[in-house]
Amino acid sequence: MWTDLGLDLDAHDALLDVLGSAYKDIYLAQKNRPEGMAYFDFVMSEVHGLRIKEIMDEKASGRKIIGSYCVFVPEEIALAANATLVGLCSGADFAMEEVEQLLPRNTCALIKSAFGFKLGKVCPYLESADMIVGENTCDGKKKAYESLGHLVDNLYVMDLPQMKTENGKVLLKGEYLRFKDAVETLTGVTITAESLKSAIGVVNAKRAALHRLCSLRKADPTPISGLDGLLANQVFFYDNPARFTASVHKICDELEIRIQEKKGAFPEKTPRILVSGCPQAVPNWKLPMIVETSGAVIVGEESCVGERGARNLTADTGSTVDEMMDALVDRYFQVDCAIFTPNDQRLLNIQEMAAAYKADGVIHYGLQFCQPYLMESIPVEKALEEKGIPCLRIETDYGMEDMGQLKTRVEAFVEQLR
Ligand code: BJ8
Repeated sequence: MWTDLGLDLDAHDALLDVLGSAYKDIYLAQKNRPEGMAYFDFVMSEVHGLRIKEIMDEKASGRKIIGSYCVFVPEEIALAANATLVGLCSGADFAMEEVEQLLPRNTCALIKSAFGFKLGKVCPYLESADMIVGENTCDGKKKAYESLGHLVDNLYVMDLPQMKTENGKVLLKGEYLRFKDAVETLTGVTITAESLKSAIGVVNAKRAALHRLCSLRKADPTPISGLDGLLANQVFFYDNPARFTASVHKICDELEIRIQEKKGAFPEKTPRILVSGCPQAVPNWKLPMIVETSGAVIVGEESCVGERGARNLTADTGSTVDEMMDALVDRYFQVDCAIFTPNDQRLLNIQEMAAAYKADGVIHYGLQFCQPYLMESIPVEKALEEKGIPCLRIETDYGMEDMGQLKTRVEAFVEQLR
């Protein structure tokens, strides 16, 4: 299967070795994990195994696979045209020497990672995709897709507005209609009101399951660790939607019992942290690992791999394709990515999340060279100061060189919250 996908077998084996031991050291070493995490452990163990086999079987039966790097790419449109949408790997450094021949060194780790997985030929999701969607969000991604277009022959670039104005909404609707046409051409399937309604239902159910899980993390003691909470948010982008939804509800049933029994991942009154900022894609577990080995617990993620990406549901009241396309535009237009200007709603959402999750402090996670989030971390800190909530702004990458320094800063911050 790997050879058919054109993967570099040695490099892929090496990647799986590193991933496997990182998962063991970081995830399986945790204490007091809910039993339902076995599902996520299994998904992760098979993320480059059975899940790819399923995807290849889908392809063999004529279903198309669409890869995406951003939560602005509507899964509903892919599903309505009988295609599968998967998130593409961008959470680890790979083939950096080759990457830096194509991208400036001072490009954020997430973009470099996307290139590294392509150049290193180690991502089966990317290689199995019939269409790869890039989106014009930050300048880094926008320009990087020009180069990515020379590495793959199936890149589709989606333009996105930068302002939340009526014109912005018109642009987004136009781009979603253009994407719908492209997906229909790819699949040969015409999206109908019925198929779109059903797809909206599937994705709403998946997001609603995550909402239930997130909401249970408001308890003290929180019934699940931040590492495990993040993992659920990460798996959201990979697994079959119906299976994901059912499995998340199953673990929620267990978490509700744990809450009644006051059984937590960490003891009651452990300092509670909300993480806000850049997305943490698989297998980027660096910050939660540091926080949760420094005497605190992460209770929420204000991130696209987290609440920012999953917060809103799509209204399912429309009865025509056009009405439902409008509903999708309304839903996605609320995503408060830092590429928007102004972006005051994000500040309000962070304040609200900090209150709802009873966070003692917020850590703003910024990737080095990410202008949108690093710039916005300053108003975020001010907005939190107004509410009397301490904020630690960190700037890092996917390397492990700064682990010691970050740990010292996080420990001092946690001490301040006690
Ligand atoms: S909607 S957050 S998933 S764009 S970290 S590449 S912003 S320089 S990832 Fe994102 Fe969509 Fe926005 Fe969400 Fe650029 Fe920053 Fe790198 Fe980033």
